[in-house]
Amino acid sequence: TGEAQYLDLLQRVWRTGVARGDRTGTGTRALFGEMLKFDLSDGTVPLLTTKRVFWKSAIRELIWFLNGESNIRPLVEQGVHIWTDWPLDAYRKASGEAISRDEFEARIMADADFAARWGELGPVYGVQWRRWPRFAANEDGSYRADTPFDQLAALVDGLKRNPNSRRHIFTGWNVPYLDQMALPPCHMTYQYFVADGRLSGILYQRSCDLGLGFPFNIFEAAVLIRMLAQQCGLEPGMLTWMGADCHVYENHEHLVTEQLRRSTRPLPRLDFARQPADLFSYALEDFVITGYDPHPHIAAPVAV
Ligand code: DHF
Ligand code: TMP
Repeated sequence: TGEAQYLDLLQRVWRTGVARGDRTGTGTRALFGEMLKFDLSDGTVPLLTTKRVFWKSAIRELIWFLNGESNIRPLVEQGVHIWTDWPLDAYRKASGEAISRDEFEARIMADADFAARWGELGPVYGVQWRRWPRFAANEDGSYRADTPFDQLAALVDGLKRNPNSRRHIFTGWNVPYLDQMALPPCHMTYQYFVADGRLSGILYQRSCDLGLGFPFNIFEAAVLIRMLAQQCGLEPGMLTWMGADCHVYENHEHLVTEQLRRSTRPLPRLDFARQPADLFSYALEDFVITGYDPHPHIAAPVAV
């Protein structure tokens, strides 16, 4: 099954990966250039069963991307903490304050000005997906700002109008803006393929934290295929995941050891409670996950 491939990759990276220093100073073991495939055609989704994954947080993150958002405030208001550590780190460095994560999140929620100044991640996923900056040429050869480009709206339109196209792509990798982002996109490029009434997708991930990031990334990529399929009147096909720098952090040994001891259980299925009017009108309640019976959560530190 799909999950067994992931466990195999986790094991290979841990046992045979090359030891590499990294930006965070934590240390990793890594393999470069890996591929995993998940069949979505039976209605299941790759939500790992060998540890509990907080799938509601993952769907809230996906909706946040689709809303074009780049500030952590709406996530924090929904109890989603996965993006807090990067703004928190920036704030601690700039202010010299020894503020706790809980206190920081409380200020983000209580004070809109503070959130605007310190909760912003820069022109990350949501901004590039929905509002890729665009410029128009003036007669004299200079440029003026034009209305930004909505890659996701164009994708849905393209899938409906011209399913055979080989250009159903969107990306967060907007090169001149990378240094303004809290983190350059990891799940950076998505491509889709329509055949026999089924929608398949590839996710290209440049950098993958197999312990913490992957479980969210693969689930969200699958859910996005299901949403796009629903919007375009298609059935789901295959999800192919291509990972470039696939790593396990050295301080995740307990997670690897424990997770590899566990046996996989059947993957849960996803159904939709209704058909929202467009890709940007989904709410958490529209996603019905059934048959999710995972092993317990395994906590692991995130490298900032
Ligand atoms: N940095 C690193 N080093 N790894 C990441 O996976 C990562 N992911 C980012 C941003 N920067 C990153 C955004 N996505 C968690 C999951 C996804 C995520 C960030 C963090 C995480 O900590 N998950 C834990 C706790 C989840 C929770 O408390 O809700 C988990 O066990 O899944
Ligand atoms: P990097 O920018 O130096 O590659 O660091 C980003 C780290 O975050 C790296 O460990 C990969 C991980 N990551 C994921 O695995 N998935 C994600 O969705 C995000 C945002 C980050």
